[in-house]
Amino acid sequence: MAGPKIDIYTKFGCPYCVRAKRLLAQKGADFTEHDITMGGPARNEMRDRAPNAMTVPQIFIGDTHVGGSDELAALEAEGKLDPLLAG
Ligand SMILES: N[C@@H](CCC(=O)N[C@@H](CS)C(=O)NCC(=O)O)C(=O)O
Repeated sequence: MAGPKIDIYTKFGCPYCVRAKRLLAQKGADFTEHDITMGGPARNEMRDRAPNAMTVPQIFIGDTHVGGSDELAALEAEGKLDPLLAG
């Protein structure tokens, strides 16, 4: 499915990350996962994009910072995820 670029920042063993990825996969959305378990440039990138984020996952759909798994699920519950994924 063509659509906006989706980035998800995750850590190993994070159930919220699994949940968020599962929902995106169910939607048929292609996403790029950035594993920041060991830190590195991707963690700095996430901090630049979401300076106040204290948890993973952090999800970006195009220019929209969705937040975490709960926020992603809330968008779906409100019927707002599909339009966002459509770009
Ligand atoms: N409400 C958040 C909860 C996310 C959460 O608690 N993530 C855990 C890992 S599964 C976390 O980041 N804990 C702090 C840490 O690992 O630094 C969401 O839905 O994404």
